[in-house]
Amino acid sequence: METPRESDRPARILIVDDHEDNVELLRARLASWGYRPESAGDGLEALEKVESSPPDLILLDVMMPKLDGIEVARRIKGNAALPFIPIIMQTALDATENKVEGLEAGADDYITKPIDFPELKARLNSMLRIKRLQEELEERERQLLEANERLRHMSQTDSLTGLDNRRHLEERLDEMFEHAHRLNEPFACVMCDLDRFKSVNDTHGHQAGDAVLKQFARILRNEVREIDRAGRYGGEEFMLLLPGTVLDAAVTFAERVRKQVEGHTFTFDDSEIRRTASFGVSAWPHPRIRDCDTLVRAADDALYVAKETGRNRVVRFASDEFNEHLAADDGSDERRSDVPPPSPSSGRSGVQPGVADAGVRWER
Ligand code: GH3
Ligand code: MG
Ligand code: MG
Repeated sequence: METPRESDRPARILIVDDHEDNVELLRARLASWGYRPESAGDGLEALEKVESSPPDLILLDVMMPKLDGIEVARRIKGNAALPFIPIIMQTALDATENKVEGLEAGADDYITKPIDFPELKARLNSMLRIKRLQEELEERERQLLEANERLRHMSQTDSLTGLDNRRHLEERLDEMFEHAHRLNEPFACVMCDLDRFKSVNDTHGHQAGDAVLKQFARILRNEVREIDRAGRYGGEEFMLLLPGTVLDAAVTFAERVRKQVEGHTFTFDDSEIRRTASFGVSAWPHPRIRDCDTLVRAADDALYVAKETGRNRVVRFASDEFNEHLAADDGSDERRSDVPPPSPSSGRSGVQPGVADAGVRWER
């Protein structure tokens, strides 16, 4: 028969009985079997002890003054904050009603009085085995949840920078845009891209490039608010989603980040690397922004204009400069004409009333 193993701590067994003699008798037996007996003289004391320090098993007398064993079992099993604690009821030999009621109240097993000790020992062992299995199961479930959580995090995170990856960013974008649209709150998108980044790789090596990307990501993380999202959209291109932010404020924000980057010295080993970044900013509501896709494309086009007009700049979607540059560009640039107009059936958001899908990239 199983007794507590050397390596295990002895099981704590709470004896609940209003008869001192019974308690003492049981205490002595349990201790001689290697368990750690504790006791409570009535139902209320039992509940207090169980709640302050849950035992591994409860040996519960049915007939007690104040609160009987049935009610004690019901309350313990009804308390979701408690772990699984096996309860063995002690009932009189002929009290079938008690047994049924006790089991219904949540007792896991019962033993009749006068107690047959070999039988008690066997029942204790069997219940403690179930308790151990239950704990192993809970532990495995906890590990599984943890592993799932780690996996979820990995699937949403860019491993180099620790920022949101593109897929996660796009999911967030959908949700955030939807939310902004529903509450009629402004929502801004900033696209940024390191200038002449390729030369970092070419001059200092790929690892130096990685270090610059990490440090750039850190600047972004430091600059955004708790409610914003910052993510890596592609190689050295990043996207920032700013809820509750109008176009002007987003431009001011991007300008601040741009200055930070400009003034920052990136380091790798002994090399000091200076770099700048270009930014394109768009925001909803705007007559030309109808959904997530147009919002992102608008920021991306503004970024393109920032690159074309000298880099280390912030360009605002639909500013004069933006419009003029794209007007001059129209038709001549493959990148522009390549992009299909947003599909009205994408269903991501409502279409702004009165704004037709002209089938061209941006109405002017
Ligand atoms: P521009 O100012 O026009 O943006 O020029 P650029 O050199 O920054 O842009 P380009 O698109 O020509 O080159 C981007 C480079 O970024 C090329 C690619 O090898 C590098 N890159 C992309 N992802 C990573 C990465 O994870 N680590 C490193 N080290 N380099 C990367
Ligand atoms: Mg009693
Ligand atoms: Mg670049």
